[in-house]
Amino acid sequence: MSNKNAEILSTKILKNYDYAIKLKEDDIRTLIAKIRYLLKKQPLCKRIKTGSVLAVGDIHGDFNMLKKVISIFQKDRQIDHIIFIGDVVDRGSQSIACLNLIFALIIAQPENVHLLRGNHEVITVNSRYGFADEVQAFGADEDLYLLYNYAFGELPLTLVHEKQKIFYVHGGIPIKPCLLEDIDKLPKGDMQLNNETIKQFLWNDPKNEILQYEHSLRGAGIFNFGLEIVENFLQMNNLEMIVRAHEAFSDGYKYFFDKKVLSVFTSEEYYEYIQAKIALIDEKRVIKIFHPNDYENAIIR
Ligand SMILES: [Mn+2]
Repeated sequence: MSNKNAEILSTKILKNYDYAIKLKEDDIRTLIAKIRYLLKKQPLCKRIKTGSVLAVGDIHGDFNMLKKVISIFQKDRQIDHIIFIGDVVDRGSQSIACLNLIFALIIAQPENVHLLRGNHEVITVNSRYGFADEVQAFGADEDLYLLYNYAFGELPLTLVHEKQKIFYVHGGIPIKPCLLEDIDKLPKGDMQLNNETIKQFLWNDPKNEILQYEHSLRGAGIFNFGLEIVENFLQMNNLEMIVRAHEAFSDGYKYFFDKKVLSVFTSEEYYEYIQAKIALIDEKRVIKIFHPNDYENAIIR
């Protein structure tokens, strides 16, 4: 039995990221318990008031990429927040290590590290795309996989940065008008995405060619949304921009609707032809988009 507490584990992992690969089952349970305790106090629409943001798209088990991203955040004292915009697990080979490292960072800096839920942080998806198999191969008791998914169900769906006036979400916005206050009233712990609005936050995609919306090829209850849906949502909530993830563009990012929506993707391991990107966004919405390897060149202050 390990009796290390969550803070000691967090410190050890952040001193040597590869320690995240070596955790025992009991250590993982300790981290999950601490994360669930922290999430209990958080609303589904998280809010931060000020500060610069490092926005990180889908990681999908790419531990090497995640290590680069987190080392940038830890070294650069001028980056106030890091926001993981969902889809940490599945597809790549090291989902467990990625979660261990992100959980360690949250435990060390809960006010500055934000993990939003992606459509792969859903049991009906991660039972099929790698995460369930990885947890099984790890040899843990069966309930560890369920414990992970209970924690995923408690993650915030969205985050609003009040100074930037940016809305962060994994997929997109729902096709029906939605006030920020309504998001906090959605059910917490919806493990299987029974709620149609929650499902749309995690699954919807922007599409430049349409004004309103159309059904998505991704499946039932999922939509592509157009310019008028975006403008209406931003106006009714006094916001200027949406930053999301969810789609693997070859450049690792794409702007939509005259830069009202930015999409970022931050995983390469599973994706042969994709260049990962992260976005550094200051309080005035000045945005620098770069590959984690190009950080030194991209950040000239
Ligand atoms: Mn996704």
